[in-house]
Amino acid sequence: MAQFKEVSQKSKLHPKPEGLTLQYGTAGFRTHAKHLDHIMFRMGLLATLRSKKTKSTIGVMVTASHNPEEDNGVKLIDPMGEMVTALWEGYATQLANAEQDSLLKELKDIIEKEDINMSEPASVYVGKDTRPSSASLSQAVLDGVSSLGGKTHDYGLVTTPQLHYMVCCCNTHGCYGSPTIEGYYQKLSQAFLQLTQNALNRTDDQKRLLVDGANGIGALKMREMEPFLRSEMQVVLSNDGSSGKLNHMCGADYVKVQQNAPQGMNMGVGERCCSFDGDADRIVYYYTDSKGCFHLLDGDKIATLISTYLKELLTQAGLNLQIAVVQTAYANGSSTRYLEDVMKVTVCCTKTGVKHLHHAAQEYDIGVYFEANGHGTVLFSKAAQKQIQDLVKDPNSNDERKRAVKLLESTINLINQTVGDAISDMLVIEAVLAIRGMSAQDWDAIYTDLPNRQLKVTVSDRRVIDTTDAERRAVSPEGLQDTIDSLVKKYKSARSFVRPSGTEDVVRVYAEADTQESADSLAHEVSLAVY
Ligand code: 16G
Ligand code: ZN
Repeated sequence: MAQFKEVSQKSKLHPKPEGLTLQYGTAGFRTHAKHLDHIMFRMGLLATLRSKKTKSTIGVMVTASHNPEEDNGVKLIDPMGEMVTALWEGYATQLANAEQDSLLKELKDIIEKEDINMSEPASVYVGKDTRPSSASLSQAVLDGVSSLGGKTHDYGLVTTPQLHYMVCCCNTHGCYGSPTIEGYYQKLSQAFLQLTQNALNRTDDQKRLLVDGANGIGALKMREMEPFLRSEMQVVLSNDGSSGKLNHMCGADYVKVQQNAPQGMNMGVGERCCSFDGDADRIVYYYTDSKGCFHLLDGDKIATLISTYLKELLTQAGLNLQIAVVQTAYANGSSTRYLEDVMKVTVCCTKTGVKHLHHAAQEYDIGVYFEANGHGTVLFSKAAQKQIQDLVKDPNSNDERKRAVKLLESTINLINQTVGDAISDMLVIEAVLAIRGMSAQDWDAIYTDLPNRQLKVTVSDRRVIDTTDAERRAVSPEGLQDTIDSLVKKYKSARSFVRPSGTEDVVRVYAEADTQESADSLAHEVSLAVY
């Protein structure tokens, strides 16, 4: 067919190195940038098919998040701004690994399996991060789309969550906002300014936040957004990309893993600081105390702060909506205990990976989800949003109720519900701290983290480890879980689990206990049991 002639010709300009196979992993394809040109072209093809199939705009984001600058990657975004479905992840792998001469055959196979009407129009939004390789790789995506006759909109440099937002805005015909960068800044900043009106007498110090931009796209976009925030936030940006290397000694992943401040940040005692990751879909906060001790406020602390705030507003608004917090096995045991026993909110645990948390959070009126590493957001069901909107218009509300409902409404507008978003999360956190008059130390004091340790173990085949119960228990190899159970019993307040990594060829070990020595020792003993 003439339709495929162009694919056939153009694909020769993006040839697949023979024998190279790659998997669409937890967060898309990710590897050294030099292996990715053919993958990008083919993801352009696949996004076009997905668009025809769903009769919607699809997103393709070129980024490798917190990986080193030399790497790159690609993720597909489904119509409502969520990650592409598991079935299509499979197609992505199928198409990516087809040798050059069988590309058309695999393409036609997907068209047939999905019964795709090729005369449907297609529309694909493309975005990229600041890596040197991103420009030519995103061009390869655009080539793929146009060779199948699809329409493209190239957003150029955007954060991952900004592209998710654009896709959702487009497919909801503007109900979620306008699909422009300006529209994004306007929606978020208006909501933020409305919220901070409720925080009286804030000093300049309270408005000040030190932001580590990981030398990436988040820094660029933060600079663009600053004027929209008027003087309600005073951002001191470091690692803004002007000299340092992307993710090198900085960024959310570095800070979380090293439990240390990033390079290039001049932190005063008690000052609130935060770090974005390389594509600005993750954020962690931290500060140092008067003894010079570093304190990390990770995804668990963020989930606790936000869910506590929302629960209080629901009570004040007299709204009976179920709020749940979704965590993974990595959530600190203290956070789970605090949420269940003190806050009395439902806590649910899923497998690692944003899509699992996102789906679980969709089950509740309000689902707050965060991975300990700082990726997360809040989802409000349609019914919950409607109840809140109806109450805003209710003339019979008293002042306290009115205020609470308005705060809820603005909070919904400030949150990027499509995916975790460092900029949006940061503004929510800043607003909540301002409204409640809390410092970073006050926030940290909500509960005390149990000391914990993570280790990586290299084994010959990590797939021999199979887990259940949201990765908290190992079902194979036989005897491993019994050994872990007996080791855990030796320590106070202890917990430990092992799981094969979804992004690296290693087994991850997690342990927590009443003291750092115990957590370290338990992690060490469990890692020996894994060999
Ligand atoms: C990916 C996931 C992240 C998860 C991590 C686990 C997305 C967008 N990202 O980066 O959520 O925490 O993988 O890695 O889903 P691991 O399996 O190697 O521990
Ligand atoms: Zn990321």
